[in-house]
Amino acid sequence: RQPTLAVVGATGAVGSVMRELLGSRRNVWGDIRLVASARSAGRTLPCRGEELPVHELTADVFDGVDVAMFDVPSDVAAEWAPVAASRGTVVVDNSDAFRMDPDVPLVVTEVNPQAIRHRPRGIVANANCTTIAMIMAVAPLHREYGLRELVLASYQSVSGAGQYGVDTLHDQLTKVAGDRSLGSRPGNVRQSVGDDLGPFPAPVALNVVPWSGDLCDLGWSSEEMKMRDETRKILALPDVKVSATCVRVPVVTGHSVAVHAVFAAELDADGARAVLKNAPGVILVDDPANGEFPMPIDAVGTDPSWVGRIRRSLDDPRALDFFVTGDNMRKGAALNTAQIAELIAAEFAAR
Ligand code: 11C
Repeated sequence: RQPTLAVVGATGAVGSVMRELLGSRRNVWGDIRLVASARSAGRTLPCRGEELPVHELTADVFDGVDVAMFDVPSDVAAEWAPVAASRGTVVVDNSDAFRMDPDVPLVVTEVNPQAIRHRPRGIVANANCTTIAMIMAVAPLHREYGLRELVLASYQSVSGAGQYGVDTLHDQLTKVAGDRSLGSRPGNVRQSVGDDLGPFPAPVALNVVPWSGDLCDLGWSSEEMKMRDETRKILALPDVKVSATCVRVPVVTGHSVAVHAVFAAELDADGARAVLKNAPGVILVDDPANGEFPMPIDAVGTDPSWVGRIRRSLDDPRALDFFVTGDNMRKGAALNTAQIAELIAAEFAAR
């Protein structure tokens, strides 16, 4: 039978992409129930070619629901995912509330789909968007060469901080547009942007901000810790060395990562290109002579991780440097969540 799906957080930025994907991917679902906060209940929203009512998030809303995709803030997920699971709904959660719980699998569908089978809490976690973009390329290389260490620098778009982040960048760009003196004297971009920094600690227009997330121990940001902890869990490499520096850039959508990966085996760029060419969910864009690089302006709205600038390290025959870009709203959030949910739907079809 075709399982019933709930989309929890259906009105949000990622929820909107989830609804769009439900209309464009193979239809594996029976009924679809849209769920949001009380504020949005009663509205209708387009989904799979129809206008569907939005239901308020309550325990009863999960009655008869087989699978729920959650895209809500972490505290809401922490409260409501167990409520849904206790009513027999399998939850696929896009927040960071459960990712490091040993009883919750953390899944990127091209990398560790088998992990969804062991889900004692009835919850499966979707990974962080920056981690997903990067791991799509690193995982196939790991399978071939054996990963030992990652040194990462991210270039994260403002939509990672939600619609508020997108609105903030556009507002700031409007303020700075046309003033050619900006950026050539200390502080003049800050003055032009003013006090409204939105969700960021500094102006993001005409700037890069080496910060994403919250402050953790020893000066690391939560985003940097996620890249390390989630990579270790997804690849089942609890000791692999990962150092990340996460940076916000004035890009609307598309998270990029510069990767320095050290492997057990020696490798060369052509061999790595051959591996990546055959990797699912990866597109190779690596022709610098013709100006072809992975870039957010091209990757936005697409499904794969775009990979290029592939070079063997000049100083270490076991190390590779490359650049990855992926749409943080799609594979980084809604798409991977939908793909996990589809794997669970296949279990229902096989019953
Ligand atoms: C950002 N990557 O770009 C974050 C947003 O762990 O799911 C996603 C946070 C998460 O700000």
